Amino acid sequence: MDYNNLTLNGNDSVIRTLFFTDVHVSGRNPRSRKDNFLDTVLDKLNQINDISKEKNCDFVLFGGDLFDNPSVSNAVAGRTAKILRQFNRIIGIAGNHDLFGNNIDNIKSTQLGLFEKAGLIDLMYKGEKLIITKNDLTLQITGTPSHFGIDHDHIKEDYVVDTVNADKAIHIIHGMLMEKQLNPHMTVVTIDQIKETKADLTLTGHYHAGFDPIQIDGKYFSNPGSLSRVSSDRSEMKRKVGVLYIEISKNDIKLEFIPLKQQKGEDVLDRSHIEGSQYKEIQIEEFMREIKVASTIESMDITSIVKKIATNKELEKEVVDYALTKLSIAEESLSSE
Ligand SMILES: [Mn+2]
Repeated sequence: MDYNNLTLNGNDSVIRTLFFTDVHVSGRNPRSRKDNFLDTVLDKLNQINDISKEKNCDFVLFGGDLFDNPSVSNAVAGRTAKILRQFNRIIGIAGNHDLFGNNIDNIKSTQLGLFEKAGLIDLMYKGEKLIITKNDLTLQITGTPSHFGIDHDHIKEDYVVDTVNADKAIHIIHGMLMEKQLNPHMTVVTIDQIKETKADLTLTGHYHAGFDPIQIDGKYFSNPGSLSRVSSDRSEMKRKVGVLYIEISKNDIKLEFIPLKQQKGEDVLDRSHIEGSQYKEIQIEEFMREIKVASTIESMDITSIVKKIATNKELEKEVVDYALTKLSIAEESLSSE
């Protein structure tokens, strides 16, 4: 960030902004998508620019993962740049997908780093503090971009704001902040762990499904969810993609989720690879069950088990012969040891 003070024009003391996150711009179509993903995702950015103008936003906030990878092609970055330069001002942070090896120190060699240098987006780094003034209102903004070790080490340092030099404070972070632990294999930071923060509003992305704003002791925590649906899980098929509209005054923060225009899940997301692999699993399970049944009622002679299953399944002779050949080779090598 090359400035730490910003004075806004306007005749009231209300700051209006939007927050969006996890865009994942990519020239490559995700396996799950049936449409032209790049066109769809760039359209979302255009819609956000339109809403920001309709709502008279002073600037727009961004939560990280603009790109799906740090080195998207210049053709893809160029199309993205053409849209971003139409925004009044974007203040945001880098996400893990924007970085090589989640190393924030190498931001300069990424496309997002280039966008920062070109003035398309103002990036915030750990320790920086921006004070925005609009007439009688002051707003403090801090941000923690993704980095190696986030959500594991120094959680308070990354998430908790301890000094506020303004009427209201917003903190943006690209981390796995959730209301509660979903499953033991996933590293998350729960709101409970950071609720002493002095930020009036903590904005996060990273977890693509998002969650409805949560209010604890008068402080808000929000993740409006990813702008693009890159997986075709059942919940993603139905999820409403959108942005968070934020209105800040001296005594109040108002939040409103604004859904974007989007196509029906069934029209853009392809579930066949999921359903295909589920089908395969069912088949394997069935085969295993039959082996178990066969092995309890017949002898332990594996050749006869294969033959027995083969007659039940009406498998082609070639397949059965192949299996039997493989078995005899395996038996040979076992007995020779
Ligand atoms: Mn992401």
